Amino acid sequence: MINSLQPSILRSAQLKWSWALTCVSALAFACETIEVDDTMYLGDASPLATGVSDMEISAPSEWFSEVDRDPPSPPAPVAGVSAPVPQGGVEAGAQAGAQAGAPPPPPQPTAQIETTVRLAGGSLELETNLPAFAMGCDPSALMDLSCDDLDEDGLVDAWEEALLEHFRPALRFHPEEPLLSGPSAPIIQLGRVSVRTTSPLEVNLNIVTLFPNSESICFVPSRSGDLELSMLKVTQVDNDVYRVTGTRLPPTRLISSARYTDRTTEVLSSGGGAGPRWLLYSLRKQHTLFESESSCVNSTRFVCEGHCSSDRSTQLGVHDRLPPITHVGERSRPLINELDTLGYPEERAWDEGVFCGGMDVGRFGRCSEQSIQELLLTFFEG
Ligand SMILES: [Ca+2]
Ligand SMILES: [Ca+2]
Repeated sequence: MINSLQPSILRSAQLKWSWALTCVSALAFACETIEVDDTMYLGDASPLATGVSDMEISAPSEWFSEVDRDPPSPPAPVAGVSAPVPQGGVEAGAQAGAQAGAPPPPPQPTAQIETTVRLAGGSLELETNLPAFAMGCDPSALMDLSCDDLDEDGLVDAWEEALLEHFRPALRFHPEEPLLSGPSAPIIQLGRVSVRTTSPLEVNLNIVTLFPNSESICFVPSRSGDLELSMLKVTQVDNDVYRVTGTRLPPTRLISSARYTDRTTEVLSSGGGAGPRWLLYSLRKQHTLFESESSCVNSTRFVCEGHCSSDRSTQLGVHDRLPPITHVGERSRPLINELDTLGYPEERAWDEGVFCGGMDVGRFGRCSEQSIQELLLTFFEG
């Protein structure tokens, strides 16, 4: 039994020995392969998938290029997509932009245009921070400031218009003035500002009031179209301060030797809610302008008794009007010419033709004897 078993035991021992040798050889081969061929993990198979330890995948640094080691670049901006707000908010972003060399936004003006009118020694005075001269005018100095000089007279148009707005006269009518009732073309004013001297700055204001017609009184006939001129001389007396230094109400027939008068004019204490205002008296039906009730009553001109207003109120009353005014510019550079949109079709501000109130001449048989242009260009040296 024992003898029969010996061969099988020996074979078994041989097999075990052979298996042991095989295992040792295989283990030696595997270890040799791992130690020698350490590039085997650079292929498609992931080192983690092969079960190799961390120590085994710690590869030499020269395996990776410089690009691989750099931090990832931010994505390029895409057109139409807003950039993310930087950490710290928009302000921090703007600061970062400024540090990066981006041009800073232009400064925004905070000061506002300020204009006031007052009485000084019996004369009207305007104080405004609007610049008078177009040369050197900086539109960023004040909010909503325009330095336009579209009539090319060297004066800022907005400054000219401030003078026209505040120095134009209010009109006091007789309670029975026909134009205050019933349909008619509007009573309007056209204004021009022109330079007399630049140092000190002194300007003329020519203000022409347009009436659709005048009616017969005494021996004066009716006319289609009626014009009345009122003039002011304005002088700069301090920084930003401009004073009325003369007024004139030229008669129908202009006298070349006429001069401005410096007498105190009648002024409303509050003319339309914007401070004091020049007040003129308009003769009933004929509209001739006077500087006071007494100058109307005592005039030697065509004044019929009872046609002057006797209202002496210092406030705007129910028979007073403050017609809208339009800046007409200069003859060489008109800001307006056709007066259709102002209620006077076929009439022009800058034209040699006489003014007919936008009406058929035949209605009253005759027109005004003057053109608007003639009155806008009237100039007194003194
Ligand atoms: Ca101008
Ligand atoms: Ca002008």
